[in-house]
Amino acid sequence: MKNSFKYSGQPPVEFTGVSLERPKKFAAGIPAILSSLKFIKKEVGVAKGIKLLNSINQKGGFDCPGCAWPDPDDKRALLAEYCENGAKAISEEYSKIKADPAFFAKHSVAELLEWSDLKLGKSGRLTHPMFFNADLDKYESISWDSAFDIIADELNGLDNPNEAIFYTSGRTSNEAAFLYQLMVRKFGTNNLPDCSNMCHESSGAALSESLGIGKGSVTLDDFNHAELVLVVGQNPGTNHPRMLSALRNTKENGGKIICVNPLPEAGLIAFKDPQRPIDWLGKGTNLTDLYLPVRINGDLALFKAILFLLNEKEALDSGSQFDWEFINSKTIGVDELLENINQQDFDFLVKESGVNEDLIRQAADLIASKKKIIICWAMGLTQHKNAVANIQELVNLLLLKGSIGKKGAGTCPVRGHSNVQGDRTMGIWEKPPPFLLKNLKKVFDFNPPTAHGYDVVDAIKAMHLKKAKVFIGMGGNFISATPDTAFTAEALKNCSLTVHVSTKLNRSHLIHGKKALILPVLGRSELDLQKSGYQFVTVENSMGVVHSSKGNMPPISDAIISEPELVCRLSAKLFPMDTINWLDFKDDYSLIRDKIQDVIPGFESYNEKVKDPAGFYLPNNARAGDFSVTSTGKANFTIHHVNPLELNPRELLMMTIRTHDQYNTTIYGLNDRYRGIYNERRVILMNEQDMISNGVQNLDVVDITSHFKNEQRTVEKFMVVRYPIPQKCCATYFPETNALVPIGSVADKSNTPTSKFIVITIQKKI
Ligand SMILES: Nc1nc2c(c(=O)[nH]1)N[C@H]1C(S)=C(S)[C@@H](COP(=O)(O)OP(=O)(O)OC[C@H]3O[C@@H](n4cnc5c(=O)[nH]c(N)nc54)[C@H](O)[C@@H]3O)O[C@H]1N2
Ligand SMILES: Nc1nc2c(c(=O)[nH]1)N[C@H]1C(S)=C(S)[C@@H](COP(=O)(O)OP(=O)(O)OC[C@H]3O[C@@H](n4cnc5c(=O)[nH]c(N)nc54)[C@H](O)[C@@H]3O)O[C@H]1N2
Ligand SMILES: [Mo]
Repeated sequence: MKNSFKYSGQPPVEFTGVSLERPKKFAAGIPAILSSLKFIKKEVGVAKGIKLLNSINQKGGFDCPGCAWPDPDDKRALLAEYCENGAKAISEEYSKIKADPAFFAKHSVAELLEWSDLKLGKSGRLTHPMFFNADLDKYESISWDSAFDIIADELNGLDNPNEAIFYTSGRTSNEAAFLYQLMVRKFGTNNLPDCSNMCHESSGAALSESLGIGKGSVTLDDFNHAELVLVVGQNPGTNHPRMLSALRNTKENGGKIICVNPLPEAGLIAFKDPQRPIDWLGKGTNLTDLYLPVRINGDLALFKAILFLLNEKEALDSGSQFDWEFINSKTIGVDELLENINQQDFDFLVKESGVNEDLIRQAADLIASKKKIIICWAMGLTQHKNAVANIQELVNLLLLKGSIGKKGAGTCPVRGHSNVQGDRTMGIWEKPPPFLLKNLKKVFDFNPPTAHGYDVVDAIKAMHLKKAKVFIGMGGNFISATPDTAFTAEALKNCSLTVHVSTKLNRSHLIHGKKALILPVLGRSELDLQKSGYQFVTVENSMGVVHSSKGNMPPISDAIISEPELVCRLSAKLFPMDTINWLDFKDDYSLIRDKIQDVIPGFESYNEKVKDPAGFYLPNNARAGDFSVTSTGKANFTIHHVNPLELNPRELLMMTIRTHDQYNTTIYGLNDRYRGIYNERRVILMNEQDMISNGVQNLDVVDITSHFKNEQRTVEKFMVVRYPIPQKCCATYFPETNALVPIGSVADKSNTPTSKFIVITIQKKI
């Protein structure tokens, strides 16, 4: 029995009853408002719902746990600063339903494994620490102290600290993240993989090398001044809806927008601002001026083709395209880059991009005259083998245009989790920068380990080889978020102990080690009362603004504790004779911020500065136009090669994407409203020609097999849906098809799984 599909960590194979409509032509508007209200009413109730929404993203309120898009520095929306999917995120978090000890007494792990991700999540909030009882195959309630004893004993029993893995998902606050990395390094390892390893790691690697900082350079206000914004490999209508207001502002100020995406995503076409009643009945603002339907991973070829055309224009009229003053004073490597561009075979680039030549010429014409350009991107660029190259090619374009370090211009990697950027700033990183170790040593008087730790992929491999034996997850849903689900399930089951610090039940709790704990914590929306009074935490958004976040709702259970408290109490058990007074930190979070100030640059007068509810900007060398911190002391142009795509006739390229009704592995509902796909997640979106050549019709059922080197992986039963997607490309939803992403298929330099580039074939079910 233990070999059946469910122990492989995959969601059950069951259809829910699809219905299809045409993809939508605008995002938000009244349907978005109605959808938010429906979720709030069902999950939270109306009165509490209103209280929640009034505080979300307001100054002095709490930070939306949805995405990392920044809040306006000054004027916030009158109604409330949230979006449909923020409302869903908060309804899901502050659910009135509870997964309490009685729930776990009723359902064994074997039974829960049969449940869909939707049903698991809808079991409600976790209310008590739970410990797995192998005899009963059930989780049972346990005291916090006993839970911490179990973890401390297991960790202390390891031969080597590097046998433990400490994962973080990006919702953890700065305070909790700082204490967590301190605990882990004090324990003696840098094994701090995080969701970033699967997300924007490629952006960090690319930008650090090119510009000397792994973060984006723009502020929200830059969108008001940009002449051109490119949105590449990103679906803001669903994943960062409040970004649409910024794009609308660009348009209203006369700027243009180019979108590069295999799919014509609704949010990129037009936008009706749910916060501007005047928009509700009209047609909304048309956003995209030029849409380039790139083939999956055709971006590098596309941008090289654009550079080729710009360079041709520049050769005819020097200075008409490129900003030589900027290039000569701030950059290095332009001659090599332009020589490389000159040598390109333009027709080859056009073919590899999948975009027709006329559109590429239109794009180059639109870019030609612009000097203030912002480029935004997300997972469509970062989850490819050549992801770092993709991003660096965009930086090449910005540098040629002098479009970094000035108003209305710059890099904008749009982050995912609401504090993923802050967690990295706090030291959640398997490759700690030397200054961090030096400062930790100085402030806390110990020798932190210097050897790099495991990232996500290496952590999975280490657990698989039984080189790592304890897995602790600070948030997240490791089994469903990671690649190669069956392989990862084996890895987790090899562990002697798995621990998940969570708010909601998820599949990772069910694919567990020999011993297993679920530890429930407060969410963003809840009041956090400690000895010195109500506490707030701080977070950093996608544009480097650090600000406070304070919940306003009573905790859903008396037995749950905050993440900072959890780390302090565990550390007090783990290091009983320690010189660090861990328990003081939990009583008063301002003491944690004092230490952050001493260790992390840019946090001077931290406690003082966060009193401003709008927060404060961290220093950003790229924004300031200072590239002296790179290896060459200048901004670096980089050269990348376009490899031709080689597919066998039956093979297709598959990307795994999010629906409108999910937050990563949390499934809110079964609809993908903007794409017109309702009540079904097991679908594969295919081009009409590919359907003909594969002999399948709409709603036919197929199995999907991925091919990597000589390995094959198969998932069963997906329904074909005809969709406007370039030929040879197809799309499925994450996490249903994570089992197809090979553990060995990762991006160069960032080691990010290639979740948007999977070579597959389909087999029709008879
Ligand atoms: N509601 C909601 N909000 C979220 C999340 C969520 O799940 N739900 N997740 C959060 C997180 S952690 C993250 S990282 C972000 C993710 O935000 P996105 O990156 O927008 O999320 P994905 O659904 O992965 O979409 C990737 C987009 O890239 C396109 N794409 C795929 N492959 C390629 C390619 O090769 N080239 C180009 N040019 N485009 C490509 C897809 O068609 C899709 O539009 O959103 C954050 N916000
Ligand atoms: N195939 C494929 N795989 C992908 C991606 C993809 O595009 N395609 N995207 C990748 C990306 S971009 C990311 S960021 C990762 C996401 O990976 P993760 O961050 O690991 O996954 P989430 O689904 O965001 O985690 C959800 C769980 O977090 C817990 N949680 C929620 N809020 C809190 C909180 O405040 N505190 C604590 N302690 N727990 C909380 C809940 O229990 C919930 O079940 O997935 C990656 N995986
Ligand atoms: Mo992400």
